Amino acid sequence: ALAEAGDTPPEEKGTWHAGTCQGCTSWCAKQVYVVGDRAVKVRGNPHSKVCVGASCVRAHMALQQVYDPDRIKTPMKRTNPKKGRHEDPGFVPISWDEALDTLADKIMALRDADETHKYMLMRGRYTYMRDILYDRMTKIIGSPNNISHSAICAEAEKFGSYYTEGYWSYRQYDVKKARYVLIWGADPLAANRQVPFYTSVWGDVMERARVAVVEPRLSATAGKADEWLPIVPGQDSALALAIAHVILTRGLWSREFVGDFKDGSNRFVPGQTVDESTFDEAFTHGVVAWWNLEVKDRSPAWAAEKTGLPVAQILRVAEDFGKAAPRAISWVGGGPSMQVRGGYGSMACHALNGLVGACDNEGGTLVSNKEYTRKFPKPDAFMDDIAKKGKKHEKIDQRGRLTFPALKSGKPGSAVLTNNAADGILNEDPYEIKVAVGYMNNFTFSCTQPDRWERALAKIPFVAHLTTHASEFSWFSDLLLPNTHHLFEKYGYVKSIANGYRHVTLMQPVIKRIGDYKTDETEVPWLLAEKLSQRGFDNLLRHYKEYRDPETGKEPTTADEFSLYALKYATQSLWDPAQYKGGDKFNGWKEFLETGVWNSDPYPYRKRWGKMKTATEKFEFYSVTLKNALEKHAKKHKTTVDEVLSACNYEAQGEHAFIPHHEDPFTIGDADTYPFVFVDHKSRLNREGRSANCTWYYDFKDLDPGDEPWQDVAKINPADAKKIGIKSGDTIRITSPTGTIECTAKLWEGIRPGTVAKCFGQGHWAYGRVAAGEFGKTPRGGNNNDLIPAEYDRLSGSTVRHAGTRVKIERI
Ligand code: MGD
Ligand code: MGD
Ligand code: SF4
Ligand code: MO
Repeated sequence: ALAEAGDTPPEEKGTWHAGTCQGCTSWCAKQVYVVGDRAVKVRGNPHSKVCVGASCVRAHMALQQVYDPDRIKTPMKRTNPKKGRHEDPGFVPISWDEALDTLADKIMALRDADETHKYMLMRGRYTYMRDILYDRMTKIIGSPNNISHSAICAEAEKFGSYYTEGYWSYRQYDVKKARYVLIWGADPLAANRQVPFYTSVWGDVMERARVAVVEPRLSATAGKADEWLPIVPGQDSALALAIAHVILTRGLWSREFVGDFKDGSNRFVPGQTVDESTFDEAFTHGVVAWWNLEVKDRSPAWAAEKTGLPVAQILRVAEDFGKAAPRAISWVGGGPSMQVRGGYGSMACHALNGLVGACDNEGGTLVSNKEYTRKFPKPDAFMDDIAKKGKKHEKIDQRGRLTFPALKSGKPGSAVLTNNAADGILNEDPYEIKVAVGYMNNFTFSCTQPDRWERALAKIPFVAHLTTHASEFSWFSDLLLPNTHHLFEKYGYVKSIANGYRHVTLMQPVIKRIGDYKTDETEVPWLLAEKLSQRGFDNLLRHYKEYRDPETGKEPTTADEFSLYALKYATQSLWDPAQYKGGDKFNGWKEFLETGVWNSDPYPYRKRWGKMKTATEKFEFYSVTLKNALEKHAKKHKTTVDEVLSACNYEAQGEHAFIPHHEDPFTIGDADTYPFVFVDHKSRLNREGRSANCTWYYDFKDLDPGDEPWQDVAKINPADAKKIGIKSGDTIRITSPTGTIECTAKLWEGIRPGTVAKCFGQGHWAYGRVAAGEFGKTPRGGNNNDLIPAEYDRLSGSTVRHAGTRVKIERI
């Protein structure tokens, strides 16, 4: 109905302005129709080659967010010193001056006591202005503790592409030229990334390519696919290896990318080892080693046992996928990755792109195009002795310890362990946190076992939350700082990829701020820097003054000037013709701001073949890159790689540690007490964790297959429901080893027997009047995270949300 309203409202008196949506990680270029001071409609920005002018459904809900009557309109301070779920914080309005004076005093007290490491900054969703607040401010104050949300998001997914092809980021998929699209635990018509682009071309994709979806649940994409493979949760690697087995035994691999036997005859015979010297490898490394160590024994019959899928379907999908080489995409989402052993799952699924030569190739999986934004000035010269000393302390998330290798981009201890920071705080290990700032995050809701975060925040003497809405995180805060909404009220920029392009898209203020809002990543740090300067610590302000306007050379003197100059500074090479480096060309800042988006040059296929950022510069089926990283970590702890892996809950020993291999899922809860495996998924209407106070969320909830308007349902297979005597509409209690929620039962055939699926997003008790049953008291629906134990894929640091939890269901 929303789309049918048309692009131009009937009384056409307004104007369209460019902006950017951050409802999810797609980061789409948008346009906002503004009448008077008010935004009334949102549509895709036609100038973006990444979004191709398209939009998704949840973009429209940004309007309900920005004008939400439950937004925080002025700074507030807590008056109830006791913190707890059942303690009303007693927030009262204060001025920005008082709010920032308080925060500045708390920071100065840490500096005076030489304990700046006890300051902590937590980040949820962000723009690329982030470094101002997240990096520069934390460093110049003198703390190692800038903790991002990345590990509760999708790091394990990046692990797979990094330890095969040396790329630590999300891929783009050349679907318009593909002949087969095999999707693992991602639902691109509803979630994952670049939903507007993929949904707008999907009809054509379906005509040209076969689409297969591996998911325990009939997702929106699976519902339209040629094949749905309702896999046993956590067995993705078994299926991926069986597909590899078929591709190799039937001779379907890419000769161009992988190479061939010297005499051209295929020696990949099930169960038999192959002499490495008989194979001439081209742009990959270790295909024969991988076969010998793992793939030779991974037959479709073996995989059928593990995955619960028919042998015939496994064979068919494997052969069709292989025959489509190299235009065959293996699309790896959170499903197979965000699991206890998901690092290897994500490697196994991604390795298929190497076998068929889809990697960096037409109709395959692509990396990011080049873009030319600039980093902000370096902080080093502004870090005094206190800051340098403070920054040397171990981080509060304990990354790098024996059981937390967190191997981002090949470096042990370099990935964030978002969710473990709660335990670090609670146990004062390595030390206590005294002052914390969180922005655009809600870890007391979005992290698994969120009760740990409730206790952790209650323990910190001073917490400030920069947020648009009161939330479960705000509830435990001492200070609330009302923020601008990203799509309508602030300056910023983000980058994203799809359709063979990368875009850089701008945020800008296009409406009048109804409340006394300030921008988290720019205005707030500037104003705080002024306060610190008044207290005799002017390093941060002097640093920020370096962000000069590239057009006039002027240094910023106010928060407004600072946010604009910083944006112009970062993007200068995109809009300044004198600095032109590539992609779209503009005549200057004004034209760029009006257009709102810069597009890169088209994708240069096969440029990375032989030049990948791995140890061998090839696509690694035997990951020398992972071997180096693991050995480094083991050496640091004076132990062996085998010891590291068993301490981290992996099964692999010896050479298996370095290859994509199968491991059975690691799941909490015994099958007798907890008969169902819990399947968590996103809603087509989730704007990450931020939709729950929008009425449209509930009105249109049946956009998600199996879901019901104004309800929070657990989807149970009718065969299972019959066994436990449950029918649709029953109020049920779901219990896992770590928590309990209440919701409504829905019998639905689109869910694999033995599993129960529930959409993430409801269960808020402090996110506004619509989101809660009763604000501050009872939730509406149930938060999945109350069920999911705080477990990790320790190699990537990721928090687990898939295949890790068993539950029982009772009618109440
Ligand atoms: P959100 O939950 O989206 O972010 O989790 P978080 O990073 O914690 O909460 C953002 C908070 O920022 C809101 O609660 C509100 O307080 C505030 N806010 C809202 N809009 C704005 C704004 O425009 N500006 C500012 N400054 N503040 C704002 C996200 C994380 O959740 C992610 S990325 C993923 S992928 C995970 N998804 C997920 C899941 O699928 N299932 C389960 N069970 N848990 C999940 N948690 C993860
Ligand atoms: P997940 O949310 O982890 O990741 O998006 P995705 O990569 O899609 O979802 C995974 C899917 O895995 C679900 O469909 C679930 O049914 C399935 N699944 C569960 N267990 C298994 C299993 O064992 N095997 C397999 N194969 N599948 C399984 C992540 C991305 O989405 C991120 S990080 C963000 S921040 C954005 N958030 C977001 C949003 O909030 N709403 C919408 N609509 N889109 C979003 N896009 C982005
Ligand atoms: Fe793009 Fe996500 Fe916003 Fe939809 S919600 S417009 S996919 S950023
Ligand atoms: Mo995410």
